[in-house]
Amino acid sequence: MIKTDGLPMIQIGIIGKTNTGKTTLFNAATLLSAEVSTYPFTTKKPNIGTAYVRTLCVCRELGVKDAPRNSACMDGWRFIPIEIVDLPGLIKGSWSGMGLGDRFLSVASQADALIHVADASGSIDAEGKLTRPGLGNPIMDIYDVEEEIMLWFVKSIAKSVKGIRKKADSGEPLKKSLYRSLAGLKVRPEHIEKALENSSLEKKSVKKWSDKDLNLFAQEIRKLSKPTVIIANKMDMANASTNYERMIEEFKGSFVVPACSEAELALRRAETKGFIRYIPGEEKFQVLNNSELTKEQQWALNYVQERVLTRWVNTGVQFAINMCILKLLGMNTVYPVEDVKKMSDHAGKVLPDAFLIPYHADVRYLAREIHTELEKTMLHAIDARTGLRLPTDYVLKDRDVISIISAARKKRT
Ligand SMILES: Nc1nc2c(ncn2[C@@H]2O[C@H](COP(=O)(O)OP(=O)(O)OP(=O)(O)O)[C@@H](O)[C@H]2O)c(=O)[nH]1
Ligand SMILES: [Mg+2]
Repeated sequence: MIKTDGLPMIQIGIIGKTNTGKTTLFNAATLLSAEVSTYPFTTKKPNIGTAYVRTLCVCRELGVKDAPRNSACMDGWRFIPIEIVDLPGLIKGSWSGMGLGDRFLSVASQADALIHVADASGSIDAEGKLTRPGLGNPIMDIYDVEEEIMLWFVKSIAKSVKGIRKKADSGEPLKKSLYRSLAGLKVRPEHIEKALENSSLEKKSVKKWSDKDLNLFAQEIRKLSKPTVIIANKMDMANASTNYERMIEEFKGSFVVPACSEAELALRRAETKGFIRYIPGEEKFQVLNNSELTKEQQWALNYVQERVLTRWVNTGVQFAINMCILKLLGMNTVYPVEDVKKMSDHAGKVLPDAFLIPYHADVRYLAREIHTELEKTMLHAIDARTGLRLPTDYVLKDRDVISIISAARKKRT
């Protein structure tokens, strides 16, 4: 079952000050080669690529040899594709259009979650220029970027609210009007509901909203619709651990992941060239043929081992992506199959696809993800592990292997 229509792929946006390592992280996650340099504002327009979420595949538990199609399976880990967008560095005034910032912010607003990269080594100054490591202040950098995002959200939401006020007498419920005008920011109805509740605006007419009300509401929408992981990048460098400690203290309510994007990039590239065996997110790598490595390559791999893996367990890149998708967005994985005995599609491919679905999604949702036509013609589903028949409103569990029975398929069998 190849996903032919249904909902678009989940997207993560990478934001942060210039020179913090956003593109390095993007290249590591996608193995693309977008331009990286020590100059500020190297990235001029967004880069889009495919990254992967690492999940425990069901193949070993079920004792089958799988043949993945929409994803990949390495050593029992299923890597499921998502979209990742690398954005140009944000600067003060981005929200109002400085440095084309508002255009990039509108790209960021299309994401389901954000990764906010900060330079934990403190090697960039407030303008993003390289400085003596330790002089930069990653905590201020995070606040600066966050302020730009907030101001942009306030501006966009104020515009929507102005439009809604004009039509406030049309009789349309406020939640519906807000959803209609904010859907472009990938804001979902449940975000609106919760944001109104958290800012105590459920019962207040939109015509009476003060600027303070609007700010509060915008803040809630930003938090709920763009959950964010903070990356403390460049953890290989001196000073980084002190700043990392400060960051976890300062941003207690957020996930702060220590990372070294450059190490992940080095490991993935060495793996592609066949020098090492490395599974993204792993705590170790294995050199396959030491004699083929140049002195520089040996030095680089030693550096990664000593400065990153030994100190920080893993490079943090895969961990942060997983955090976004599995923890912040609460996605589950599900494996649709056609033949429940072989756990395969009609062509005999075993466990061909793994889909990411929200934790509250039911069988009907999955059918729609596969094809809108299937949603219309479905009768029920079967749990491939137990053979049990499941109703269309059965809420899927993580790692479910499911066969959807439609009128057309029933006729065939
Ligand atoms: N030591 C160290 N350097 C890193 C790391 N990640 C990135 N860098 C370096 O930081 C510099 C900036 O990296 P980029 O990936 O271009 O940063 P960016 O945030 O995309 O920058 P802009 O596109 O200009 O906003 C480059 O010299 C990278 O090699 C890391 O984990 N450790
Ligand atoms: Mg860049």
